[in-house]
Amino acid sequence: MKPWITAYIGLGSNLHQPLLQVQEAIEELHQHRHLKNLQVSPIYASKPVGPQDQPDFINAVASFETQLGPHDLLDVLQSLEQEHGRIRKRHWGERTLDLDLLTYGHAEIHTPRLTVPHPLLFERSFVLYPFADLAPVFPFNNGLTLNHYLQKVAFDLIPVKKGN
Ligand code: A4P
Ligand code: MG
Repeated sequence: MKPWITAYIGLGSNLHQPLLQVQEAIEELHQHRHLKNLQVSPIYASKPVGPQDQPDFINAVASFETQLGPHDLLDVLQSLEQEHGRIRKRHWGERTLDLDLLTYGHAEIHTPRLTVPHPLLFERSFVLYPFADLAPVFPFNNGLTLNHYLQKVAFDLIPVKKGN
């Protein structure tokens, strides 16, 4: 029997009714047969990081348990992105749905397809704050917790919906 691993993912959208995109993605994760015990942070609106001439984003973080390996889990996330149209115009630009694997248990992964923990997790308010809503004392392998990183990044988000 494979172990159940807890994974955290970041959800983001700023095209084609972003709130609906994120809410639908949450429902799809909830229904997915390889994922269980889904927890979802509050949903936030945020100003774009990167090019400013694009719509504001909707962001949230979700956690769940899975027996899938990290690359199989990435396949699941990427196929959900594809089902949402997967429009991506440019680096750090607008998209219908972005699902980033933030952490996978306490694994450190460096392969051509996957870097975990997600390298930008530690510097982006729209990831750190919803992650901390779910797991404020999440311990990283370097001994630091999420709260440590939060102190370095200002809260610049607008709460849109409560989590579950
Ligand atoms: N990949 C490697 N590691 C991972 C991981 N941990 N999780 C690879 C997911 N994918 C990972 O992904 C490109 C490749 O990264 C994948 O094929 C996978 O094999 P992508 O989603 O196509 O591109 P990206 O790197 O996510 O795009 P990009 O353009 O770098 O965007 P970011 O960094 O995701 O930023 N501002 C606000 N306020 N809120 C946002 O959500 N998002 C972006 C997009 C910019 N500004 C934003 C937001
Ligand atoms: Mg991505």
